[in-house]
Amino acid sequence: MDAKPLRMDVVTIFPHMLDGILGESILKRAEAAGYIQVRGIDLRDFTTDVHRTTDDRPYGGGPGMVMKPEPIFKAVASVREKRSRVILMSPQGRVFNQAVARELAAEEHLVFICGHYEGVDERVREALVTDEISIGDYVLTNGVLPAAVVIDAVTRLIPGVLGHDESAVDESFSHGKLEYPQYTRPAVYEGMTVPDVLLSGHHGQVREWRQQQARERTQQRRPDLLTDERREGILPTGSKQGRSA
Ligand code: 9D3
Repeated sequence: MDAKPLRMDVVTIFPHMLDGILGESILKRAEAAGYIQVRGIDLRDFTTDVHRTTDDRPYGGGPGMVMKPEPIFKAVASVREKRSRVILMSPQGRVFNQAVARELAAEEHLVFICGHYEGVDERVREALVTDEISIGDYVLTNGVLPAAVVIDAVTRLIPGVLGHDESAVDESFSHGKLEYPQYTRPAVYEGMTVPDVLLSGHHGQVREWRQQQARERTQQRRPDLLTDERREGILPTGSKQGRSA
């Protein structure tokens, strides 16, 4: 690996939530090999009061608390560079998808700001944030898992991170569609069989069967994928895009 690592800093009051995720599997290997550098930045290290307070009551009243601007501004300032993308993880952000992952994989430094179950002072959005991202329409307890999801999706797109076997895909016809059903040995398991065509050795028929299965499955389960260009390339491509730096 020779290119500069993609650096990612996660600003949160729960920096250790990342440890287990980064300590396993492909992310662990990618960090060890120098493709990525991920750090948890403890927001409380940027507070000034004895209680290390990161939130306060909302101006104007009402329920809940709001994350204070000062610790967030200071934490981001401590890591930010000219070219950093500063990403607020929030249920109100644009919904993450493979196209956004590809876009972020081309950057050199990502800073994730993670809230928890409360709002963030709007001046953080106005003056600090370049992007606001949600990972989908369900409510989590904080933004660290969403940041980890983005980190995972982005990391596997960096050229060299995936081995050949992991990245290989039948792009010719599965591109933008769901996968066809797959089988491995034994040919009969507990009375359950494998479709004859897959045992036939007729590669052309196998290709056709898989194509048909992928189409039917996509039509049945995710008809939106057949028309939505933003979801194009939802399956691994491995080589075409990514960082050049
Ligand atoms: C009370 C209104 N809530 C907004 C829907 C407040 C709120 C709930 C949960 C604020 C933050 C959170 C914690 N979630 C995230 O920070 C988060 C998230 C998510 O919950 N779902 C999908 N994507 C994301 S990105 C960050």
